[in-house]
Amino acid sequence: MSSIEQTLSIIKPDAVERNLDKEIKQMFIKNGFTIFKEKKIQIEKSEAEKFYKVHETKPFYSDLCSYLSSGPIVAMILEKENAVIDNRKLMGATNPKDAEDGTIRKKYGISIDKNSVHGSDSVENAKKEIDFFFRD
Ligand code: IDP
Ligand code: MG
Repeated sequence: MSSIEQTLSIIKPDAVERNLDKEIKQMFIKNGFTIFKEKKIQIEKSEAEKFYKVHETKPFYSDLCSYLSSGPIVAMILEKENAVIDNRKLMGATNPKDAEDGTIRKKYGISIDKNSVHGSDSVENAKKEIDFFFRD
């Protein structure tokens, strides 16, 4: 039996700023995802630091957290079978330069830091990240 999985997706500030959130949501829907919940919010840098804690030793950590908190974002719970891996495929490589045709990052990403979307990288992290944004 197959089962429906959930993953967390974020439309990052560079994409929201360019009013790409509707188009990006359409890409999820066209690719079989249901947007189970969504909210447009702006987070504090301290919250971004918690969200990206796994990257705290990386040289780009501070810039990454400043960036994620620099403007409104759209956080979404996406649902479908194999949502985690299928969302990673639809997003494309972290660096838009390396992303394949047809992926969100290829289409909309500007650079490795302004790469338009975040997506959970495992079922376990998806649960944690969904809880981070939608626990209330
Ligand atoms: P992912 O978003 O594809 O899962 P991660 O390695 O988890 O990529 O990195 C988180 C985010 O940190 C990336 O989406 C990107 O915005 C940023 N990032 C990753 N590597 C670099 C880098 O080498 N320089 C600047 N920013 C980076
Ligand atoms: Mg990641």
